Amino acid sequence: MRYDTLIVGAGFAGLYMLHRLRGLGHRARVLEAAAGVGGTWYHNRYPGARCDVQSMDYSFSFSEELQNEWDWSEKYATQPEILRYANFVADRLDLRRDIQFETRVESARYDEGENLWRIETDTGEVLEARYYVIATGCLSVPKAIDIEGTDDFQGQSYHTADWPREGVDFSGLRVAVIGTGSSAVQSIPIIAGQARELTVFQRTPAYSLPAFNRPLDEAERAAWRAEYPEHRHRSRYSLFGVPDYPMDKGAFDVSDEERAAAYEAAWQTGTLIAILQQYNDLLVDEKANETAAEFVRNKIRGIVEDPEVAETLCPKSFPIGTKRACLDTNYYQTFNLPHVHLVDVRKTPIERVTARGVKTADQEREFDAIVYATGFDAMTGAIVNVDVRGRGGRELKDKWADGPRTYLGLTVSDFPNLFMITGPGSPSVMSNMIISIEQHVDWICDCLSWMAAHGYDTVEAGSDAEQGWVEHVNEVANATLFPQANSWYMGANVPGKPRLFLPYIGGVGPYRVKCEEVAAADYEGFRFGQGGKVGATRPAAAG
Ligand code: N01
Repeated sequence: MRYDTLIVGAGFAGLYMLHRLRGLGHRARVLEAAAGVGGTWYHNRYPGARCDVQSMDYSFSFSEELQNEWDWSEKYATQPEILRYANFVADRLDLRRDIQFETRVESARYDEGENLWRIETDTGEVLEARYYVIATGCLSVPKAIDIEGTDDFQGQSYHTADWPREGVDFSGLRVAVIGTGSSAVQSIPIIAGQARELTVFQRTPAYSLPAFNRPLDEAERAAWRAEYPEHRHRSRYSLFGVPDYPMDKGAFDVSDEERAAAYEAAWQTGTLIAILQQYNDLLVDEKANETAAEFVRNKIRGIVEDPEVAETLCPKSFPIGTKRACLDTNYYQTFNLPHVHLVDVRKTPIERVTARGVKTADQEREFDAIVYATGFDAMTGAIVNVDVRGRGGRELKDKWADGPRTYLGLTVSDFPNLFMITGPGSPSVMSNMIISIEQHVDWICDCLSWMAAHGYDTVEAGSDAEQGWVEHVNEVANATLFPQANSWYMGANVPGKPRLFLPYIGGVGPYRVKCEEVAAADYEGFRFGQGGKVGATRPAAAG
């Protein structure tokens, strides 16, 4: 079958892309491996899964109807509610008739002669399209579990990112959770509420902030809606995709008392960014950062009753904010329960999983169930898991062997007519994803319209523009504290993955302005043409 555009993934990015392409008159189709829409929210069904961006922000802004017809029930929506929202969007926009479920894309090859992408699926189909849009999400491929013996375990094993649809009841069981990132931090309090014994294996403690989640009532939703036009505009030109706090001072421009009061007020907001946006030097100056980090550590010490457990839960090996902070409900409080235990695997490393449980350097503990909350092969995993080949049969995996190379996180030189939504080199995971998805989809559609108006059917990033963007992404990241952490932002959580900052930390607003400028300058840095041949590169956009 031949299409104008094939989109991989039916998460929020794929849904909006399909909707917009229909508006352009494209014959478009979405291929989705899962049996339903929702992407990350389809798979991550672990207990306690919620968004860490407020639900009124984490929702599409492009349609008044969608904004007005959907009522979020809580400040932070649960995974089931977000999945219902994704289904509501798919139904409301009548998207399902162009989505093919239970179809995994295995390879995507650009045919230079025909100027089209040929896509092969695990169902044996071959589909062709002029444009290939990757909408597979940033956190969709669980990283391989790098612990020996996982297959030997005779009890039940689960991964937070591949949770059984029917749910799991841990009542009466001895449960192990391995990992203490966001997925673990959210699920641990709920699992503790069911399990007979819960043991948490922690390698690196996270900074977790309280969500202070609560129901939303009609008055509050109405107040948000009244503010939406202004609020959405501020979000689009903000640093993280939600309105910024004013950051006109450094941490040491104020007295200790004033700073403590500011952090306390930020803590009480129950949001991820409030603390990090109190001062303009928190993500670039170690000493400034340490003031916020120590504030959070003191909160942990105040909540956790056993001083030794509290100290083990205090993160000290990386600046606050350089790994994604977590947002929780009763995480630290859970460690006050008598049946909840914490194992510091830095002190007693996990040697292996055995038939009966988990063996650390000092002892073997027996479990009925093990939950792996061990994270993802983020940003690039889902893209290079597909055998993507561009001009001359060049493999994307090879091209990215030393780290992803993109122009604006949207396109790749030598891979004509390929677009990525929230790809590496764009703000993506450093932002409210919905805002970034909308910006990318709109930019791609504007580019396609511009091409149609100019008689082009081929677009490709120029290699100079790409090189300039890669350097700019690294330069901006290297001016911050982010490279200090062994985070998934840095690819450092996956053994063998190149260590470099994957998203763009220059800010959602500045990035958006850059994309707007590139478009206004007739798509500076891109090459256009017909039938697969492209002309000279327009001058590369400066960073
Ligand atoms: O994964 P993670 P996640 N032995 O990589 C540990 C988004 N998200 O699924 O840090 C022992 O953060 C690992 O330890 P270390 C959000 O962006 C959002 O929790 O490598 N431990 C770490 O503690 C988030 O950042 C939401 O030393 C091992 C943990 O496993 C991202 O997804 C909710 C290990 C992995 O933490 C990823 O979160 C959930 C080993 N061999 C997720 N291997 C919300 O919206 C790994 N670990 C709220």
